[in-house]
Amino acid sequence: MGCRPSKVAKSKLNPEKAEKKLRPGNKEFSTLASETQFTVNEVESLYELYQKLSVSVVKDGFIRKEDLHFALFRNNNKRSIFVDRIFDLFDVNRNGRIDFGDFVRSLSVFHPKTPEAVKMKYAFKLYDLRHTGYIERQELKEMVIALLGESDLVLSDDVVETIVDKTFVEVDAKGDGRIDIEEWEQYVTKNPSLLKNMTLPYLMDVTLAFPSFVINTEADESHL
Ligand SMILES: [Ca+2]
Ligand SMILES: [Ca+2]
Repeated sequence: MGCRPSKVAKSKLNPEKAEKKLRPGNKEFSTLASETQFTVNEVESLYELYQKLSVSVVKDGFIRKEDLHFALFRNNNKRSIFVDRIFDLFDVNRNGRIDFGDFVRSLSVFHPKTPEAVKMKYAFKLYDLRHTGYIERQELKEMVIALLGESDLVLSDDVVETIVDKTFVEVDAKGDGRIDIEEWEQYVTKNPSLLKNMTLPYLMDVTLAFPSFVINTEADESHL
């Protein structure tokens, strides 16, 4: 390992970028902590994470889709319909960027301690790709294909159609050709593994998980 000249203080390397955006006050940190599963310390860690992520791809100080993908799956080389949808939900005011408050509140949904009922509702919104308030067959099909793709399973169209048909009939208990929230909740209760994507275990200890988010640059472990 090199002996980098220790004279160069890291904070001096890029002063403008670090100070461009106002750091939220302690009050905002504690408000977010009270609204979510995170402690005040964890919200502060998330703020550092937010800042790092926000300049990782597009250096504009906001989190964009690529950054979110990296945060959730720790890689940035796969496009994912799942991440697209999560991004849409995180991006509450739909301007293509996620602000810090939305980031913390949305991540909290994926916290291991968040009640299943909350995850279930959020998952329903994820699948309702076209925001109709129902999951239609086509939407289910797109998500099935996406989830299969993420698990690197390659199935023929026929097999996918069969899976979708079978699943759809099972979920659409009332048989009206679309899945409502009630049918969804009944189905997920019977098939809890559907919510697997809705929990990110490392959020249990954000402060510990944090160093692994650092993107190949200086790890500020000395501050922790
Ligand atoms: Ca829909
Ligand atoms: Ca139905």
